[in-house]
Amino acid sequence: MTKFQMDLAKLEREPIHTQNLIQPHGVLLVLQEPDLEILQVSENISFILKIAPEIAVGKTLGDILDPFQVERLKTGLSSENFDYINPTKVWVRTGGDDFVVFDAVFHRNVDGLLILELEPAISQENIPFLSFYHLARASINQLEETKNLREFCNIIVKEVRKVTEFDRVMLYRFDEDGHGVVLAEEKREDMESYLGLHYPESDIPRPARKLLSSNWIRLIPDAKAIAVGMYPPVNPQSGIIQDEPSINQPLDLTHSILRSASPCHLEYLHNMGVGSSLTISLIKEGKLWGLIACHHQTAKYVPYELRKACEFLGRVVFSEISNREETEDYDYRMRLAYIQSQLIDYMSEAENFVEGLVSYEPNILDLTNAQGAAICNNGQWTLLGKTPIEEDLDYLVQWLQRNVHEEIFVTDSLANYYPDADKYKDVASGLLAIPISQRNYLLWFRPEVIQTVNWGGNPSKAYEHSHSQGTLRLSPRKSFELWKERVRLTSLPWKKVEIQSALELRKAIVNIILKQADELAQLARDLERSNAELKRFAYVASHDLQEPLNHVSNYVQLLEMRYEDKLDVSGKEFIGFAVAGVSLMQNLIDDVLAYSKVDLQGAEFTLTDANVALERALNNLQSSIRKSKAEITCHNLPTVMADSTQLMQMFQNLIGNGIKFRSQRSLTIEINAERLDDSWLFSVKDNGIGIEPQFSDRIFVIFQRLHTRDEYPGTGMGLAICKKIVECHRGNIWVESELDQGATFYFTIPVGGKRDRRDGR
Ligand code: BLA
Repeated sequence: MTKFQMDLAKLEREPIHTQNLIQPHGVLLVLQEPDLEILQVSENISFILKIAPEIAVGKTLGDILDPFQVERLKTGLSSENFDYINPTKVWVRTGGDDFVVFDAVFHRNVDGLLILELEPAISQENIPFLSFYHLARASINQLEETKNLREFCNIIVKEVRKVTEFDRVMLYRFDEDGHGVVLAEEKREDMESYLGLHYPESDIPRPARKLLSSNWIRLIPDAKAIAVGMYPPVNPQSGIIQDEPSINQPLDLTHSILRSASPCHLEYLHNMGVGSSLTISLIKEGKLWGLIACHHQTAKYVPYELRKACEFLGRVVFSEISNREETEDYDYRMRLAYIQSQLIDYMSEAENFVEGLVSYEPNILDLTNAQGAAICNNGQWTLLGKTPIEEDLDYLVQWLQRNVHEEIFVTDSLANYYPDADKYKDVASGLLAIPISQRNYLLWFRPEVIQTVNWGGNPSKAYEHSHSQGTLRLSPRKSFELWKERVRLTSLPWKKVEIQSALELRKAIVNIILKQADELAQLARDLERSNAELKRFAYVASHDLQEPLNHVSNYVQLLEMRYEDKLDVSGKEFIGFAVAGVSLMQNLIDDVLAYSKVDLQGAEFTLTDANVALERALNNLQSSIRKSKAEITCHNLPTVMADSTQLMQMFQNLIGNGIKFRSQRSLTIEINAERLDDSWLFSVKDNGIGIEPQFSDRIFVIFQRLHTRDEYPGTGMGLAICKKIVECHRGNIWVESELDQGATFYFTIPVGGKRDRRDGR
């Protein structure tokens, strides 16, 4: 920033409440309590009250007004609330029998000084209450019947114009950026209209807006009048009162009714052709929402009471504007609330919240009335409607990640913040973005809508600056002629209710995600518990079951031995059944134990040579291999990350099955392996009886058998164990077969062992 720019910025922000100048139509006195000694007066006292300022200072108020009037005022001043005495009519003798009647208005400024302002009373009657009442009653009655904000604003300006008789009364609303627009206007017919015109922020700079938020009504009865200063220019008491070295501080006139407007603003009024003005602040939730701006071509005085009535209108009735603004969108809000509840329902029912947002009617587009929406869920995009392409969205999210740290980012002109957006302005000039987490985003888009904004004069030439005698001066533009601006790269604005809905949806999604994480954790806990139970069962099976079984087995054998001679053929046969039954039971228990032992925690993953595992399996199977005369071949077996015992068990079970389910043909079993992208595919192929394809899933289920035990002995656990082992290695197992055509069992073992892609490594 250059020094020149700094000066310019400073000038724009110059304080205006301490200029020490007042408008000449009234007199301002700074008084010392309790005697009401005059400390400072406006220099025009000599002109209006016919007392020289040097003489007035040091006197008391009682020396100027009649003592009985002063007593009354003192009583009023003893109360905290000056509303009871403001305004009070006072009479001042200006020589001989001449009296002038004034409205006396008191206030205490921020430094605690008592300030009395005397304005010539226009009417000597007590009109206040009547006008007050009339204005308020009539307006409120009418206002109650209005349906929308615009109509409401129209009635306000009409009513204010009726009672004040200004040439022009406008209702002006501020935008977020400080610029404003004329929403309603009532005026003399021969004047040109300002309705719908926008005015730049610098027309009412920040200090002026701040002042308007604390002082709700401002009258400039004669914009051409020459301001008067104070005598003495600096209040002799201000340092003492504040108890700090602020002696040279000028008088704070924030709440003064006579304070002179800044020269820049007076010039502004002059350029606009305004002779007098009345400005009423409209405050919503503590913030300056807008103004009622009244203009008259010539000088015009408005009595204090009437001004107060207007202020009252602004104050009380404006609370209604706030309501109106809210109820304006009532139906729309209700609709959005309904859509929101639908989406939440869909999301909580769907497996994935994204599906709930896009797959049904209404969908996420309806929630904000957007033309496009994109959901980024762990780096995956789901798009709906008109959106930029995924690659552009990736960049956009990166930008958001770096630059947006709030829970929402809303703009109707994305390219203003993120120039790359220019290229997809047709779909995304407007963006509403809510981050859900670092990698999860919800984005809504609106296309560019080229708009025309009507300005009261060219806003880029809102003021001129000039150097004179080394100082920089700002002066307002001379021309307020209609200036049309074409606004590009901008979408229709996002409404407050739409933004609110998006925020509420964010809350719901966060809740759903948290809840799902909770459920997953619960599932993991359940799984852990059932695993522990299974282990306990295995223990019980091995000990508690095996023990009585051994008993049965021992006693049956004892029976066989001791009573062999006494048993007939059936008796021996029965004992034979009992022994077979016991041995089957023992196998079952062994298999269930083996099954329950296969679990992730128990497995030890090491580099395992599959050839070695196979060899161990063949070794265990050697007697049945010999008996069946099986010819077993193997090729290309790799070294894999696996639990070597479990891999051996896999081969043993699969080859054992091949042997068990052999056909009449001479049995061949072929073991093979093949490298896929990220896993090894093993196959065990036999030429046995085969399996009908329809049963190819069932055979892997625990205790499922396709044949009776008489046809083929066994527990029906072998393949269930295989399946569990493969799952433990994060692989798959399946069979391909036709009846009587042999069977090929396939299983995969990930190259990296159990650390598959799901772990993201
Ligand atoms: C004040 N400018 C104002 C006020 C209004 C406007 C309403 C408050 C007036 C008051 O308190 O009485 C502007 N008036 C408007 C607009 C319309 C209207 C936009 O009727 C539209 C129809 N103004 C400039 C420049 C400067 C500036 C260049 O244009 C200087 C940087 C300053 N305006 C300015 C200041 C005030 C002001 C300093 C405060 C005046 C004061 O209270 O002393």
